[in-house]
Amino acid sequence: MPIERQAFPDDFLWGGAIAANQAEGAWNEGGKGPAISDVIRNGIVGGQFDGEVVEGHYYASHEAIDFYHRYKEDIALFAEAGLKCFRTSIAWSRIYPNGDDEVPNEKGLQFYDDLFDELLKYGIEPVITISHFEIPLHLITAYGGWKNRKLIDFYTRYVETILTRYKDKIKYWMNFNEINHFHTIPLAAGGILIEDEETKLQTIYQASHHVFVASAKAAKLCHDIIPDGMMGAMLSLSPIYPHTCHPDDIFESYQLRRRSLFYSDVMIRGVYPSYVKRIWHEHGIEVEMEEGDLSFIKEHTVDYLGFSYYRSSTHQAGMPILGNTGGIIGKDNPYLEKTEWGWPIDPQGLRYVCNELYDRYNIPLFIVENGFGGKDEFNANGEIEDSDRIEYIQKHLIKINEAIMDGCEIIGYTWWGPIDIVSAGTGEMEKRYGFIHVDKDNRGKGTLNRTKKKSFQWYKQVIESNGKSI
Ligand code: BGP
Repeated sequence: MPIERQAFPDDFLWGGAIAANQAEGAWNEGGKGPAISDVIRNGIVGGQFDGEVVEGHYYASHEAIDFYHRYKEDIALFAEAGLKCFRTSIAWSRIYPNGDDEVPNEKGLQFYDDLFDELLKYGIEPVITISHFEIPLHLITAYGGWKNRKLIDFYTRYVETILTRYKDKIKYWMNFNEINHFHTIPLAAGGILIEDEETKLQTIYQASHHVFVASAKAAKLCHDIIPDGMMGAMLSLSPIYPHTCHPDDIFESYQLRRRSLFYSDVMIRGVYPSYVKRIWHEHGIEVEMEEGDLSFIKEHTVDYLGFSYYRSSTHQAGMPILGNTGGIIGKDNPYLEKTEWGWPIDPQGLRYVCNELYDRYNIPLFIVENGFGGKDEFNANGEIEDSDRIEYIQKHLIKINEAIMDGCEIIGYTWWGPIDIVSAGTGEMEKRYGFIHVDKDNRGKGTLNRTKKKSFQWYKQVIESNGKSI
C-alpha cells in the first residue's frame, strides 16, 4: 500500500542557508579583518588567490549582496516565507580580525547579536557554521593555515568566545563547512597553499588531524557551555556511483567515497578508521600527533551530521579525480539531466545518501544545503517564474520524505541561497539559487533590490503544510 506523504516530523526545521562571505559584504567595516574570501578573484573555490587586495580587481565578497546592512529587510522576507530556521556562518575575521588576536572585536560580536535577535524576533532559529571558507587571511600568510598546529588554539579561542556570547541564542552549531574538501580545495577549506604536489597528501592529512582535535575541542566547549547545545560536522556528500558494474569501478568508487567519509568517521565515531592506515603507509605519510590527542578525539564527538547535497558523481576506475565544489562529477551519467552548470540532477541520490549515512552513523542528519543554481530572467510582467527550481526542490523533498519513511532521522532542510548570493564556484551572481532575487550582475552592477520569485510562494506553502503540499 503506498504511504501518504506525511512523514516530516512536527518540529522539522524548514529553512534557508547562506555563508557570511557570500552574502554580507562590508568586508572591511566594523573592525573586520581580511579573510581568504576577500582576496580571491573569480570564486573562492578555484579562483585566483592574490594574497592581498590588488587595486583594479573585482572581489565578489567585498560587497556581496550587502546582507550586512540589509539583513533586517531580508529576514522580514524569510519570516514571510515562514522559515523555521536560518543557517549562516559567523565570519571569524569579524570576531578576531587577524585570527590570532588576544581580544575579540566587540563590534563584530554586536553585529551577530543584532542579527540573531532579528531572527529570534520572528521565531526563526539560527543555525551557525563556525568556519565557512572564510579563514582570516593572516592565519594563512603568517601560519600557513590548518597545517599549523597553532590554529587549534586560535580556533578554540574563537569558538569559546562565540559559544559563550551566544549561548542563549544558538542551539545548533557546525564546526567546519564541507570539511572533506580539504582534499579538493585545500586553500578555501583549510587555508592551505599547496606549493609542492609531492607532499600534498602529507600536508592535507596533517592539517586534517589538527581539525579533528579542534572539532573535539569545539564539541567539548559546546557541551560545557550550552547544556542542550548540538555540535555538528558538515560535509559535502554527493554519492559516487561506479560507471559500470566492473568490480574495479565499484571498488575505486567506494575508496573515493571513503576519502570523504573519513572526516565524518573520525568526528562521529571518534577513531581513525583502519582504511586510512594503508593510505598513509603507501604514501609515506606520518601524521604528527601529541599525547592525548586520540583519547580527546574519542571522548568529544559531534552530535549530528550536517551535509550538502546538490548532485551525484560517476567514477570509472583509473580516471583522474576532478576537484570542485561538490566533489567530483567524473564520467557522464546518461540517466540524469543536468543544470546549466553541468551538475547532474539526482533526487534519488539524496535518498540513497540519507540511508547510507544513517546506516553508518545512526545519529541525526541535517540537510543543510540543497538547491538549484540557474539563470533567472524577468518575464514581461516583471516576474521570475523559476519553475525549474521549484521542480528541483520538489523532487528532492519527495526523496527526503521517502528517506524519513525509510527510517532515517532527518531533523531539517535548509534551501541553499534562499536569497541570491555570490557563487562560491565562480564568484559570479548569475548562478542563482534564491527564492528571492537580488538585482546585481556578475561585475557588481545593480540596485541590490530584492524581488520575490515564483518559488517564494511555493516554498511558503510547503512549510505551512509541513511538507504535505510538496
Ligand atoms: C557548497 C558551498 C557553498 C555553496 C554551494 C554551491 O560547496 O558550501 O558555499 O556556494 O556549494 O556552490 P556554487 O556557489 O559554486 O554554486
